Amino acid sequence: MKIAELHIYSHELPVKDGPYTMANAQVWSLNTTLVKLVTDTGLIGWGETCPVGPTYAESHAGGARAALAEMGPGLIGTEILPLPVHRQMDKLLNGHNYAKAAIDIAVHDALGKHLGISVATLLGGATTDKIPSYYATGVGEPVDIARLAAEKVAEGFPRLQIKVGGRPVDLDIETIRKVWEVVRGKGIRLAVDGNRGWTTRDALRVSRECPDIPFVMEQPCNTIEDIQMIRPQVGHAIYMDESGVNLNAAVTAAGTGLVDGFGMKITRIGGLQPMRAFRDLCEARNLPHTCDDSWGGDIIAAACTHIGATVRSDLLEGVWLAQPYIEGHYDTQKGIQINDGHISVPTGSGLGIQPDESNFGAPVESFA
Ligand code: 0XW
Ligand code: MG
Repeated sequence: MKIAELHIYSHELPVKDGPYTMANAQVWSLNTTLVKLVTDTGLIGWGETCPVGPTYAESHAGGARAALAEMGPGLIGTEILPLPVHRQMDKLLNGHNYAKAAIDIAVHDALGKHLGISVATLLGGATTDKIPSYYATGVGEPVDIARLAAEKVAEGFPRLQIKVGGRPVDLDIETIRKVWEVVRGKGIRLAVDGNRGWTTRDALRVSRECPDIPFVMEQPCNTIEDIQMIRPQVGHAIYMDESGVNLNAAVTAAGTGLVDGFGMKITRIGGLQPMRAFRDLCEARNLPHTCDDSWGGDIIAAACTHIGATVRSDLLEGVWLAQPYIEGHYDTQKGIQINDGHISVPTGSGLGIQPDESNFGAPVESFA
């Protein structure tokens, strides 16, 4: 079974009650890129990639489409299996994992449909039909974030991620303390995500002033070198997110004991094929991690849910979805949603969803 056609779509996802604020980004609407892959046997596979604005990571919506246009013609005729497709993509373009991920997801969807099995089965097998999610607050006033945290715990989220950074660190410390007052004793796991926004000085201060609060510190500073510097001095566990730019970076971070876990995104690492290798690497090292993406609709949400369902349950920190911040679904029947802080794994073959392509308008680019 070979790739016969590729169609690329651009679609706007406004942020419900926006903006969404992080240390290095404030976003009101996200521009997502969809890939429709048509096989020479007439099957369809869907992929998606949606950077959360141009400053969160080294990716942006226009970049995804430019990279897909660069690779598109050279992918027609490629065998629809993850490894041949990745090797062909690497022959056509160096890097640009976040664009390659959209093709990779579409390949897994089409292959799953062809074999009559789910993407989770393709990835080694789901061990559950319901997985935990987590809620990520934006950066905000301490009292507002504490109120939101209490609400989300009441809704059933087993984990919270509190956004910090990009402002005086005193406000971050106050936010962490106020959140802890409302979640303490409730069995909630807590991550404090600096999104690269703290200096090493800020990170050290937070850890010293909050020794009693058992949060994990996610991507506190901008670089791997910053993390190396604070690592011996902080009392809190450190997770890597943005600095885990590919499988190689993750192997090194895990292998050298630089971090205690990861926030991982399917598109950053290049798709489900490298993500399954990352999952296995983390299992070999007993490192907890998330299975997220930066933003996006039902397609990326389904991909995150399928891989999340294959992670050893004690190592799965949760699957974050943009769904609570987005109106509507691509698939009104089987769209992926969070209920009581958890996500049901889609049934059916491939990704288990059927996007209504009338949502996306005409393709911005097509290859055949
Ligand atoms: C909470 N997320 C998974 C979604 C936003 O894009 C940011 C991200 C993170 O952890 O950095
Ligand atoms: Mg993060």
